[in-house]
Amino acid sequence: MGLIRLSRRQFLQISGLSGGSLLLGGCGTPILENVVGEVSQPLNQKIGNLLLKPQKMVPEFSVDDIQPEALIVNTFRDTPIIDTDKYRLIVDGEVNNPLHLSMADIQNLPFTSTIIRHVCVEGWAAIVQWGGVKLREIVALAQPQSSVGYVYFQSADGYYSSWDIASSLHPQTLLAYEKNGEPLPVDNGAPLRLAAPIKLGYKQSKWVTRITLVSRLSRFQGYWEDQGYEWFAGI
Ligand SMILES: Nc1nc2c(c(=O)[nH]1)N[C@H]1C(S)=C(S)[C@@H](COP(=O)(O)O)O[C@H]1N2
Ligand SMILES: [Mo]
Repeated sequence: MGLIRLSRRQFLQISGLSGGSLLLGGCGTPILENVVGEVSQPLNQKIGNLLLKPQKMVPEFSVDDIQPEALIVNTFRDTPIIDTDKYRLIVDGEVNNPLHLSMADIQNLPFTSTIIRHVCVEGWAAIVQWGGVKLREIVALAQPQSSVGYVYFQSADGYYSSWDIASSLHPQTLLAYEKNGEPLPVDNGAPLRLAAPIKLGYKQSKWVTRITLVSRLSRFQGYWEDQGYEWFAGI
């Protein structure tokens, strides 16, 4: 598989990061400096192409369509207790730049908001506004290796799921920390959850604590997936 070498400017372009977004205020973590300082890091061409290629966008709804009461809390266990100040999102696996991000780090990345339909296989749906950071921003910061094809998400309640890399890099796939314009309620996955219009509800992991980029799936593919629910779960 061919590798491409990117200049600092090209990296910023394909990762969708503007120069201005590269300063993480207040946290003193030099992770972003590492990203831009090491210009010779090869970036996976497949992943590079996915980041460059316009993926098909799912039409979004308007603010008037939001159904604040329709989103039913659906959790296989109790809501986990997370101290947001101590919370760190780990991004690891087949990456050149593993990450350890506080919520402040994450909230300093470009903010995106999207109004989409959440669809649960149990027979309900809700139009919700989610606000947060595109997952692709965080994946790009971690500098995935050319081998990466899948992404595992681990949650604080023991839940887990896995996604294909293309869906993970879709521009409407967010790590959300806001719901309907307010801070994300803890029952809906605070401090950080997945939110994307391209996959069913059980792929939208709440309380995400660890994102691991891998080349192959193991026999564990997800809490519901391992009990027979479809793995890709596209909508
Ligand atoms: N960590 C975790 N994430 C999870 C679940 C869960 O039990 N634990 N349930 C999934 C299912 S089946 C659905 S429909 C949505 C529900 O999200 P909500 O509780 O914010 O409505 O969360 C998904 N993510
Ligand atoms: Mo669900």
